[in-house]
Amino acid sequence: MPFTIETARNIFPETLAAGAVPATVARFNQLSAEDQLALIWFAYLEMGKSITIAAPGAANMQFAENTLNEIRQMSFQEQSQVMCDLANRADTPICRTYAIWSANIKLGFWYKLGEWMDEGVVAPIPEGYELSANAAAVFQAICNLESGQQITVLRNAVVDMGFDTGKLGSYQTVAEPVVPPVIEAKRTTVSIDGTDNPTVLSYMDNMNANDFDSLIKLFTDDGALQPPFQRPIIGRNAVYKFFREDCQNLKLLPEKAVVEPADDGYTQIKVTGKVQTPWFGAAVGMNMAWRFLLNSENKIYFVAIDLLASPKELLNLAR
Ligand code: ECH
Ligand code: GLY
Ligand code: GLY
Repeated sequence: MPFTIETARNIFPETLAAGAVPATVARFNQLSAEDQLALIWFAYLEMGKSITIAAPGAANMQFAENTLNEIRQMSFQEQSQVMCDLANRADTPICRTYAIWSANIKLGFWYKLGEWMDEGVVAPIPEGYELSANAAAVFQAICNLESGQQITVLRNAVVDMGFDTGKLGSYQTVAEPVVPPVIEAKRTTVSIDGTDNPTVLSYMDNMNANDFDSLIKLFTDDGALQPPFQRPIIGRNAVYKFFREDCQNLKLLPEKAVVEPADDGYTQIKVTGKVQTPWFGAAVGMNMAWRFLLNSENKIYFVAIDLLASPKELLNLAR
């Protein structure tokens, strides 16, 4: 039976993803807007004690600048309202603008608001604010996660805010400009214990070099990529768009792999290792798996990227 994207999603079913992340985000989404904002503020302060976040680049901030300046001019009460609207996913002009930004622009926007809250330019979380019992429990749950899972919860919470794009009709996303690929002389190459499959190695090396034109050529026309906790992105065009908008300056550090033949001349390869985001660099190593399904021409028909439940999962290469 030939593979479909749906059946491909089940390769290496023993892979244990960090279910605590979507579970925590779901609990977070049940909280009031005030609690959500205060909770993230407290979580952000807590995390800041051990890891520093990189300031967003200017290129990243230019698209949020008008909205940020608009907010800066507002009274504290209006500013609090805007932040609650975002958490409530309300239908306002700012929530609509926010909705179409790429994840990194949304994160950069909140980074700036956080700085301004610190400086007293934007309404702070009221002094002595007490989280509700539920919010305190979610906060505790976040504190107990490993750092890679913590930053994923924060990122997903931020990405979910703003007006629901599903209600927007057709729209164009706003993303930071694409950086040129790393020049040949400065490229790095990975080696993986357990495979020298050229497609898998090129996938890692091209991603690390921001060479999305070469990267996309490794996929079949109808190929798909499934990011952590998301539905697959299907088709070369959609995957290419995702690379250019959401995958710049990542650092993939694959370590181990297992290779095995699958039906119809396909090959399935599971790779485990670490991934770093430009926001935190080497300070946060996320424990990841890549589950590749390659066709008989060694093209990627499907790859799932999973955030693993624990470092122990890095060693789980069961078929
Ligand atoms: C303040 C209080 C009010 C409310 C808010 C506030 C601000 C919060 C801020 C939060 C910032 C959070 C950040 C989080 C960044 C997380 C980044 C992550 C990246 C993960 C990337 C991965 C990549 C995996 C992939 C691989 C592939 O092979 C294919 C592509 C892809 C405090 C004001 C809100 C400022 C900056 C988790 C795993 C490996 C799938 C992409
Ligand atoms: N500072 C990381 C980024 O702009 O993506
Ligand atoms: N910042 C890359 C991603 O998580 O999509």
